[in-house]
Amino acid sequence: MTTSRSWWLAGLVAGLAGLLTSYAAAMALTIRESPVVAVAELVIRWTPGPVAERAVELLGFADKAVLLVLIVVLVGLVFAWTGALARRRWWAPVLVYVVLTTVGAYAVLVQREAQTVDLVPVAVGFATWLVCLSLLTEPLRRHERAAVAATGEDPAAGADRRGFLVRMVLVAGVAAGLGIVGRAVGRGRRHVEQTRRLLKIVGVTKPDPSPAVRVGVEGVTPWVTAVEDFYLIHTAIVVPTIEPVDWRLRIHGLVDRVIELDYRDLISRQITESWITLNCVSNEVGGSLVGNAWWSGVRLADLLAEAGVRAGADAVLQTSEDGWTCATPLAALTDERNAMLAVAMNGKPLPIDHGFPVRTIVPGLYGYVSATKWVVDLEVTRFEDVEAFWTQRGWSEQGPVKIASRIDVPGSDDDLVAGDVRVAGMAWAQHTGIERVEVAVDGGPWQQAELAATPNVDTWVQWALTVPLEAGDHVLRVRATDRAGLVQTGVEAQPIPEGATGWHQVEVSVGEA
Ligand SMILES: Nc1nc2c(c(=O)[nH]1)N[C@H]1C(S)=C(S)[C@@H](COP(=O)(O)O)O[C@H]1N2
Ligand SMILES: [Mo]
Repeated sequence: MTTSRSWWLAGLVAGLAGLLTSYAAAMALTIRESPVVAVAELVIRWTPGPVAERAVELLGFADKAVLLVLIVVLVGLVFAWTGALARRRWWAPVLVYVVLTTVGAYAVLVQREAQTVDLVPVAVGFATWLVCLSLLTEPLRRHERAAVAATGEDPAAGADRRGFLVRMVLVAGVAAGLGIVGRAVGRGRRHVEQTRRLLKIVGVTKPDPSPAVRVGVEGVTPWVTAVEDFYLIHTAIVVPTIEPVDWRLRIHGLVDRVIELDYRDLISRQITESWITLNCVSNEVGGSLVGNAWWSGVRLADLLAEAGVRAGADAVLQTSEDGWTCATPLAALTDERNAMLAVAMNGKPLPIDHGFPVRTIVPGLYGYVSATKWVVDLEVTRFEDVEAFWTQRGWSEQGPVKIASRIDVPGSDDDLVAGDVRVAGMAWAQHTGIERVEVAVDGGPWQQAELAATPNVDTWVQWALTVPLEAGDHVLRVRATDRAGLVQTGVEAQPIPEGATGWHQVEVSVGEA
């Protein structure tokens, strides 16, 4: 049975399994194409113009499909060859896999706006190859060893053959299944992405902030966070892809009237808009899990008033389409602040990863107790009656944001020369506002920084200060005071259970002028 053919077949099936799992991983994780498509794009990019034109002339719109088939056939041959290689030296196919993986990783990384996570499918493919090839060749190897040892008929040969066949069917079946699931996931996401792109919501605007929000220091964080740069936190491995026509929201619990809304009902209401800074409770002192955007949506206070909140309620249990929950203090949703069911971010419908089609945004609260993405259910309730995702895991029940300030420039690696140095960064205390930011050099007196403007108390603020620094090592520290007069504490606390505290500091080396 261990003809060369079995070895080739083992190599081919292991190889194709790797392509399929990497495709499934790509579909599950991103809207980006699989590594094979990335390689095809690379080939297209490297093809000399005249050759490409000739190909398009010959093949028309089928050119890319033909290229993909060609690539798969070519690597298919290589895969079969790895099977043959495995018969002699177990490490030889590993070398081939390393080469293929490197090519795939390179192709993925040179794509526009490539990110590190785009490498995950490539790694998944590599791991699949290693596991599947050893799985499939093991019975073959066992059989060959037995055949060499035995002179006559090998009694184990039948068992080896069955083992080989069973493993082939298993690997091929699982890989094909994953490929089909990946295709379904990818299609859903692509379709929702298309709907999102074409969506125009009446009442959603995109203003530029006043230039006065900038301190004008190079290297300081942009006051408006671009959607692509906005931090992402969610527990879902595959994020929900919800067509707006399928979206429903139920407001129920301790209310006089249950409200059910579809997407059209929601966006036909009055749209409220404002600049709001959102941050994560997991952010470390000086960390970057914070962003500022122009949010557009429908005021929750109005919806809750319509539902008629009953006496005794003090919380709203929010549920996401993915099952994630959080409990939000009712007061923050019904007072004068702009707590909203947001439908747009920076003037465009929410990106899928940021909660499309609808998420909650509440100024002044950490995301984990308020900013439910893909929100589908709001239950008016009491804190004592419910537990939410993160509170079950030891995080505090209510999550008002803490005063925070951060030094963006200079960085500890910057080349500085003695003399006046511009120090600048961000500070935030959403829904209270920042009153003052101060910087201390080497534990000296606190010196007041200039603050740029802010449109409201819900956003972060840029600050800057010029300090004279002599040559040598220095420690820069920052602290803020909010508009209620509370001074940011220097006592250091971990993010868990209710947000980090402590002063951000940067150590710098200043050279001779
Ligand atoms: N469905 C869902 N919504 C969620 C979360 C989540 O895990 N699942 N994480 C929350 C947390 S902890 C934060 S900080 C914010 C982050 O929002 P962003 O990813 O849009 O920046 O979303 C919140 N909403
Ligand atoms: Mo968070």
